[in-house]
Amino acid sequence: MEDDLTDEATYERVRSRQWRESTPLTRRGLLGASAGAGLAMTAAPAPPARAAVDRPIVKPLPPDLFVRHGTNAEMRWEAMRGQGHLTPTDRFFVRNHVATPEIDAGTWRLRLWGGGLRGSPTLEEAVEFGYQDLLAMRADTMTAFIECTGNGRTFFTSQQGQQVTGTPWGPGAVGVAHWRGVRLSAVLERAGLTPAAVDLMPRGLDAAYTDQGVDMGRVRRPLPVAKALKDVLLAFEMNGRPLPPDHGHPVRLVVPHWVGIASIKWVGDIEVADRPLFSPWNTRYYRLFGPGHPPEGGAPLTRMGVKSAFELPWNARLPADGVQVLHGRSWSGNGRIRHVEVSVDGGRTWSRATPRGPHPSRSWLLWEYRWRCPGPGEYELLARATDETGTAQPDTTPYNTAGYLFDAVVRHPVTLV
Ligand SMILES: Nc1nc2c(c(=O)[nH]1)N[C@H]1C(S)=C(S)[C@@H](COP(=O)(O)O)O[C@H]1N2
Ligand SMILES: [Mo]
Repeated sequence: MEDDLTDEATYERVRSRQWRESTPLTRRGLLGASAGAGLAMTAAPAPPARAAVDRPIVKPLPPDLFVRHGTNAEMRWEAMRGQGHLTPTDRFFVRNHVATPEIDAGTWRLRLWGGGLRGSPTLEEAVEFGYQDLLAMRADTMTAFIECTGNGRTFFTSQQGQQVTGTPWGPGAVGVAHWRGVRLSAVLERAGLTPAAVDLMPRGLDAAYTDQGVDMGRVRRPLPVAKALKDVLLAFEMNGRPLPPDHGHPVRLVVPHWVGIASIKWVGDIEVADRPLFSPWNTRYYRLFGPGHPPEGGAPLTRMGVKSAFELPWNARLPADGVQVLHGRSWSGNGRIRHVEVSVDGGRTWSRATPRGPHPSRSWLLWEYRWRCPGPGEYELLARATDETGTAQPDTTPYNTAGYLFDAVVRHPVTLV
């Protein structure tokens, strides 16, 4: 029987097998080690003209809201204190492989092409949608978190004593926004999706990404057709405003529950293929590497894990007398949060936190915990969430060299003064 590549679990299994079995030559091409020749498999037209000087990130990054890491900016969790359900756009984290491109919505086109569409159009013959075409379609909205796969990576080192590579994110590479756009499924249908379609390859219009001198081409990552048809949005609004430059203007993908890299920003074209697709972003990156994993890495990562964070500065100083109401949020790539427990004694005893407000299914849960402060001194606050599948945050996360998917309970230091 043929493998059903529209099923997510089958997709992961089959893709990793195909990757293992691909010839070293093809694989080198896919990895981009062969001077980019294997990467430029299609003659991609140049991205539209951009501003003469691309700023790495366009929006202001005040130090009370952000920690900067190169072309990326992490949200400080204390910046969520007193906020509503959504992460305001002015403090939403930014993960850029290269600089934010400034793209004119008036000339922007989304081009769909490939063997999974009726007539198998090439990129030159692509089915095109302009910005106004998308605005004229039936709009859909979604409140969803986007989280970088490496969010919390530094805890591998600080809590587990392990060395990992990649952007040294603390806990703030996550945010929730209210997204508005059109369903990717609707656009695919209009473009002539056929049952032969297997994988999609949305590709950004930002400049090509170079890793250690190797040109990886533009940011793009295969997306199985099953996920694309399930709940993916082509978003043109974030929190009630047109998408700002840093978050993908004019249009980005929002792939809820999945690793942030799936949510391609500044999308310019989508190959719809009748065969498995590969890019460095599902082969070289975003797989688990290291002990216990195959040399080519585990299956391409899909869902994020379960996480929690306190809306407090790291090393917060709080008054020692009376009751402190601690606030936090928990979220999961598997669905809603069922409950959250808090420990104020380093993990010896746990009590339930009180849920607050709405909990959209692709978003986080807000919670509170009343802490009767025991007196001056140093403490560690822990929060542990369990989601609707029964998955709870573990005490430690199994090591992987790139420090992906840190989901263990975080030990948050505070001082009572
Ligand atoms: N075109 C493009 N899309 C991209 C990226 C990028 O660098 N270029 N970064 C990805 C990664 S790794 C993440 S975590 C999210 C971050 O989205 P944000 O910057 O809006 O928070 O965008 C994804 N989409
Ligand atoms: Mo990411």
